[in-house]
Amino acid sequence: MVEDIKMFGKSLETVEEGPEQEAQRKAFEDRIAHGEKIEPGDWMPAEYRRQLIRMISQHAHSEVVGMLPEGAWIGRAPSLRRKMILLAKVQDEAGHGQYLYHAAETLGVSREELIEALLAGKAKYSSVFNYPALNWTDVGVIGYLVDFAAILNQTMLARCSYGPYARAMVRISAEENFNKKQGQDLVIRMAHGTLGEKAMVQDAINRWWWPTLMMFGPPDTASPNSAALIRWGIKTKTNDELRQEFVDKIIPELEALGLTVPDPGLSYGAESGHWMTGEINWDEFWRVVQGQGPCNQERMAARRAAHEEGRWVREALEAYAHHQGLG
Ligand code: BYC
Repeated sequence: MVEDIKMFGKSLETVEEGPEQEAQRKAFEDRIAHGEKIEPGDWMPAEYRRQLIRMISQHAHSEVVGMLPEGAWIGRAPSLRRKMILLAKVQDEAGHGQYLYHAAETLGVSREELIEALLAGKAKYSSVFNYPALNWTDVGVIGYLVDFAAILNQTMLARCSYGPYARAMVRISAEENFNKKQGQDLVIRMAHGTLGEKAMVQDAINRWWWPTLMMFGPPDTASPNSAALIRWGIKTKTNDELRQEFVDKIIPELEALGLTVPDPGLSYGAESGHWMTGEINWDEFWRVVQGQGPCNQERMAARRAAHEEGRWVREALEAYAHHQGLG
């Protein structure tokens, strides 16, 4: 079905617009230019709908798959307090997945179809979650770096032209801020801890730095979707702009903690006021996106197993709804 959605978007793209569609499209683009939100029942070009379904569903899948690396550490948290904090964070991510699947459903696609596409390996989720969380420190570094990157992206998406996505982002970003704080707090404590603790946190940053930068997507010159997304106000900043914002904000914070990033090419441009990174390994990025990252198979196996284990719950809910005359 998701294949059909892609087809649906593509086939309509090739249909020539008559004067009526042209007027509708113009009115639609004027509304966006005036900062109005597009709502579910409103007319929208098929390609706008297709792009939103693609992006919101990938975002939802990222939240749900994103529970796995940190979730593996809930049972091994070093204290009851840390365990409660991590449980709450991972639970937040499940909630974010829920809001996002709901937002996608307002575009006429069902959650079942979207999940089916994920489990069949047809849908994408963020590349960053295909890397392993090797020790407890990774929990802090994921919260600090990955959630911070997500916040910048989601704050931008909170201004998106599609109302349900923008509103979901407002709520998600607020929760994500707490998630980032727990990671930052852990990183600060480790950075001020024993030499061994500092070495552990530095090692985790070394491993997560490049995957976090890749999370923002390919460079603008290799981003086929950006032009349409920016034109329609779905994305209001490009992949490179957001990545730069992240680098400019995080490097001084890490420096203040006595931590470094594994980039010999990193430099500060006094004139531009920006931190410049060395070359990102885009071959690695595309390999991971295409399913050949260190944990792609493990992540998909975990999602498929969770889906099977939850089957009886879905069936029980359906039977109950049917019994109540709701189904
Ligand atoms: N990973 O044309 P482009 C969280 C794909 S979870 C995988 O630039 P676009 C958290 C892209 O889809 C929140 N694939 O795409 C959870 C496209 O392929 P298709 C995660 C990627 O859409 C737990 C192709 O590459 N955030 O915060 O203009 C714990 C070309 O790319 C990636 C979101 O999901 C990638 N990194 O821009 C902690 C944000 N990048 O679809 C934290 C929502 C690109 O044409 N998404 N691709 O086959 C977005 O903002 C945008 O979709 C992106 C990409 C910036 C990611």
